[in-house]
Amino acid sequence: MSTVIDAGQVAEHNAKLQAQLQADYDALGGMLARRGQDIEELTSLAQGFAVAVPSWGVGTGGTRFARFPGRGEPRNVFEKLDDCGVINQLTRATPSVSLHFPWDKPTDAKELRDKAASLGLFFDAVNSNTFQDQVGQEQTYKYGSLTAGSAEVRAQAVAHNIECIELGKTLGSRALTVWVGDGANFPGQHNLRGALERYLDSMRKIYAALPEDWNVFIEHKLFEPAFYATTIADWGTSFACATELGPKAKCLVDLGHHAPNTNIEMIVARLAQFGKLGGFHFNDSKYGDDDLDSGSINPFQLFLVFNELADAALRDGAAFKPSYMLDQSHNVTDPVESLMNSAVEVQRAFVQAALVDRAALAVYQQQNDALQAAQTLKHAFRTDVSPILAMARVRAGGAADPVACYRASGYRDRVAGMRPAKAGASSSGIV
Ligand code: LRH
Ligand code: MN
Ligand code: MN
Repeated sequence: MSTVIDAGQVAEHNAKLQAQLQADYDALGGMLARRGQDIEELTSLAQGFAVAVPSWGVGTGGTRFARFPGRGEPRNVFEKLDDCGVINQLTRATPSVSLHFPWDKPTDAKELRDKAASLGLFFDAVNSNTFQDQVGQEQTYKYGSLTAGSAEVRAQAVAHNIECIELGKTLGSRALTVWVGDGANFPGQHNLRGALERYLDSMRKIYAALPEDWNVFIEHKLFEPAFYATTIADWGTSFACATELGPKAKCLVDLGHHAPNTNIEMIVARLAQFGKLGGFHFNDSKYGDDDLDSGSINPFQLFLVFNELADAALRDGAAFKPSYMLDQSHNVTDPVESLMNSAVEVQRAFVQAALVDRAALAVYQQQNDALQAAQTLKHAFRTDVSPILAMARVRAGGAADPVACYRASGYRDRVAGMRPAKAGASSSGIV
């Protein structure tokens, strides 16, 4: 496997932090032992954690108002993979990449798969895009795609999704994520029921093209770009459609796609209970679909989501395996740094959830001891598992402190020299 940053630089970085890390690790290990928890078990658990990087996240995103390009932004999907390679090299928590078509459409899919393999990467769910028009496209998605009133538009949108499946097959992907921005801006603009009927009709055709071992993930989103009524606005609609379509159809929860204060962990519990939790787009938000770094606004919510996932894993065993993916947009930070931090924050929530004393929690719940039940969760959430995460990375060949190591490596300067900026360019595809 080729590494993007010189392995010697990573080793040097780790050597400098080794004594400090070992001391912190031993101290935490002692504290956890007194609680009856084995730090070594937690460290191997952390090493088994993985979350996919979104290809579109390695470029600078932008807002609805402007985009300020960053230095050394990847100009094509191969360069995006190099950046993803760095993220995984230093965090050892992101071995897969989620592609978005046609933004990432390769001329030769096999070449792209070989490139990924050379970096030790593979592909998670592929995403279709019928929420914007592409140059040369026959039909416009201005008035919808899979739900459009026009049969020609629907056929084009279905064909694009089937093409995504075909590309994904060559790339070794096993799932298609479908998010449509279809909806209405005005009351009366749509027949609400008719739009959903057309959606299901289109999705049945896409579903029929899925290989045996594939899933299709339905991603709901409350609003934007439609501001009055979005066809797949909530988990209820997503669940109903996934149920209607069949066992390969599951729901995808993007943390930013709900009304403020929605109890997302409860949605997670419901979908897990009924076998329809397909995966996640992790990010954080204050107001809407802000696409901020995971854990940057509400780390407790992220922990509570993983608390439900830990419960589901205990109940359902190996059969419970939702896809973990990040979905963020970076405007003021280096995307590689943000994605590394986010991967670590999601991994942190995963390990913290493993610290929950579930036997004690069950007793408190049975006794209606709400205060102690809540404290049991808080106790796990308050534990700083950073030394476990750092040790997991170092043992797997990653960096004790990924951001510090990345900065010291000079990677951004190096690629800035090789990837000249294009004025107003949108390498992520997000405009
Ligand atoms: C929609 C969304 C969806 C898209 C991505 C670019 O807001 O979350 O997952 O594919 O953003
Ligand atoms: Mn998303
Ligand atoms: Mn989104």
